[in-house]
Amino acid sequence: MNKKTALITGISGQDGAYLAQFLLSKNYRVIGIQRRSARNTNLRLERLAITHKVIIEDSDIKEINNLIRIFKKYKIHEVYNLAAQSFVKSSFDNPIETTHVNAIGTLNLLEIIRNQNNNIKFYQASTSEIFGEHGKKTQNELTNFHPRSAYAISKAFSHYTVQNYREAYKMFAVNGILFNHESPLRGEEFITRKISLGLTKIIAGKQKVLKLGNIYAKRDWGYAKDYVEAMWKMLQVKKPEDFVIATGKTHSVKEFINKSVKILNLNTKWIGKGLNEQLIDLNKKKPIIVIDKKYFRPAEVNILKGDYNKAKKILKWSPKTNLNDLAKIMIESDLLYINKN
Ligand code: NAP
Ligand code: G4F
Repeated sequence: MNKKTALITGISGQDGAYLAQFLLSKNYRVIGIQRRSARNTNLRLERLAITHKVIIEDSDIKEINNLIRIFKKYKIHEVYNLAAQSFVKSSFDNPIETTHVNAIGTLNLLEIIRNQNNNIKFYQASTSEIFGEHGKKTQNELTNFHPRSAYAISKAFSHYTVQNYREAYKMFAVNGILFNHESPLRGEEFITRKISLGLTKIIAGKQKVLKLGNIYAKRDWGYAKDYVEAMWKMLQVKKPEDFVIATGKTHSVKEFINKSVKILNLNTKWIGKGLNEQLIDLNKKKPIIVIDKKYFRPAEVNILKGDYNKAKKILKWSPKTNLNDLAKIMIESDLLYINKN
């Protein structure tokens, strides 16, 4: 068979689903690792109508013996390690599980590749969270790390391990340092989706109010579909290197809310300060967004803004979707989604 084979861990997640779709369009055979669950974790693959086009293998990424079996079963050319406990807030409550999955999971895969076939190319889902309290205007591949959560620390471990395996064992292993990227398939607990889904539900009368945390945090938000292409590009170049993938723009959560409100044609006004700040629906004379301290984090990453010049130069990659278009894509999708669910 001439087809290349790609193994995706975390195929049931946002990026896993879009990456599988992208690799299928490039004629890859796609194998996805998915842990067994009582609930249907195939929802995103189903929404993209590609469930029947991928091979699913059942494994937890922490389970090295099962992973070894999967690597022996197929001739794999590229591994995309996307599996993670990816919710930063949850990592404060579950630091040990987060570390097992995000750090030891990566090490398991790298050890298997080192021992079985170190020609397999390896992509690691690194993150802008590792920069944390960076003190820089923009962050690039040379910016120092100052992680602010168990999530970020576990990802920093994996980041360094990938670099070490590249140097020590001459493996083609790279870190994609991706800044926040969103889509209609984004998990409902992450802020952009919480807003697009929350506001559309409020309009449909299915939810009364949206409770949020720190709306002054700023992020560099891109579109997940643009970002999975960069993952693939990183494994197609001659030399294995790490790349920042971002838009180079930063916006606050409040700005994202204001954009969404405008797209939805809502007549609103912000009132109050701090925990008493509220977004009022002027037609209904009721608050639709309130602040709840439950959603604040013990340590916050206040601002992220990526410098993707290296990716632009070497990978010929640039983002295609701005935040306004992204908000529109998510809101239009959620207006349909809430009527079906
Ligand atoms: P996501 O939607 O949360 O998907 C995470 C995936 O990991 C899910 O398929 C999940 O499976 C799987 N997983 C979790 N624990 C596992 C375990 N123990 N064994 C096997 N699989 C496990 O995340 P995403 O947004 O697609 O992000 C993909 C990757 O990029 C993650 O590593 C994330 O940390 C990283 N990243 C994301 C962003 C972003 O803005 N989206 C930015 C930078 C880096 P279940 O369906 O069973 O839960
Ligand atoms: O959407 P978030 O939960 O994403 P966060 O923490 O930036 O992490 C995401 O991006 C990382 C890349 O930088 C990934 F590595 C990671 O896996 C994940 O995909 O929160 C964004 C910001 C935070 O500052 C948070 O404090 O929004 C703020 N926020 C304010 N209120 C809220 C809320 N976040 C959530 N999830 N829910 C709120 O109610």
